[in-house]
Amino acid sequence: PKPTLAIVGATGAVGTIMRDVISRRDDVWGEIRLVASPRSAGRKLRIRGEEVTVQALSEEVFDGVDVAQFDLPDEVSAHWAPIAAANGVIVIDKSAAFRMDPDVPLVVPEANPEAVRDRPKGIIANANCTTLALIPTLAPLHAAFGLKSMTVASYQAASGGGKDGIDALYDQLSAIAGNRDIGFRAGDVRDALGEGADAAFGSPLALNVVPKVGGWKDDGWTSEELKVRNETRKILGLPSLAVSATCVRVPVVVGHSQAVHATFDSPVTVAQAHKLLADAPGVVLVDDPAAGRYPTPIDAAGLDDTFVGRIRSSLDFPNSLDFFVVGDNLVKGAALNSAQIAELLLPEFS
Ligand code: 2RA
Repeated sequence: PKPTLAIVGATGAVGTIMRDVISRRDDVWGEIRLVASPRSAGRKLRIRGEEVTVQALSEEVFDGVDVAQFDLPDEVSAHWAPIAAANGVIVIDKSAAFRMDPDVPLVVPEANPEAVRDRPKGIIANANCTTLALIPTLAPLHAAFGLKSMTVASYQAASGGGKDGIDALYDQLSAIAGNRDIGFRAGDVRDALGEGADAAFGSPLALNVVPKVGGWKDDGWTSEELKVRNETRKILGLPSLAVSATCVRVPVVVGHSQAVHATFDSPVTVAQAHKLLADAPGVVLVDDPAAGRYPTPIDAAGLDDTFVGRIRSSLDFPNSLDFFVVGDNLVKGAALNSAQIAELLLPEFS
């Protein structure tokens, strides 16, 4: 029989994309259970063209489940993932709760698919959306030329903040739409948006960019910047990779973009990078300056692949490339990568 899958956190922004991703991929699962907080229990949601009733998260809901996709707040995952795993379920967890646990593999199928097998806790972690937009491009370049260091600036979409983030951006845009008198004087956008416009992102996002994603950590770094560094190191198996990241929120609905400066052990040409990335799984090369073609988030939204372009040989740094990558933060950045990890487990059930 085909294995049973549970989608835990089925009603959130990522849960919705997860149902869509599972519905359009090969039909490899037997029963699919949709699980959410007691508040959502009883709702009927569609997956694979069928209506399924949402069940409340409980220990019993895992009876007979082979694989569970968790999309829950960190502290909720930290509590429930070990409970599910103790019931024999392989948990694929999208939260940050287990990513840096040495007994939990952090998997991006384009980079380290074999890591799914070594899971002493029965838990496999899914990387953060910003890391996930980078890895399909970095992994083949690293395999060929040896990644030595990386400096990244991100341009992250509002949907990284979930449904509340999306709503906040649309509300702010509606509140100022058509007003051509603002944006010229310090504070005038804040005045137009009024109290509460800082709630979702720390500062208003409409007509703005906000150089703070995630929570504050030691020495002025944000949690998001540390995730880019620590997760890239773990996934590529480079524990001392030099990484410096600055993460910035921009008024985009979906699609995290990143400007990357990467230095390699060996010399690398743009032509070599083009050839490698044109053939890389999960990557689409969009790099034709003469035709004005480069990746942008509005052209990547809703799509599975990550897009790379603007590849240049650094003028002043040896063995270095500069490039621009874009990936849908809800698709490859969350639901799709988890679905791909789950599919890597299928041979264990045949
Ligand atoms: C963000 N990376 O974009 C986060 C979501 N996990 O805010």
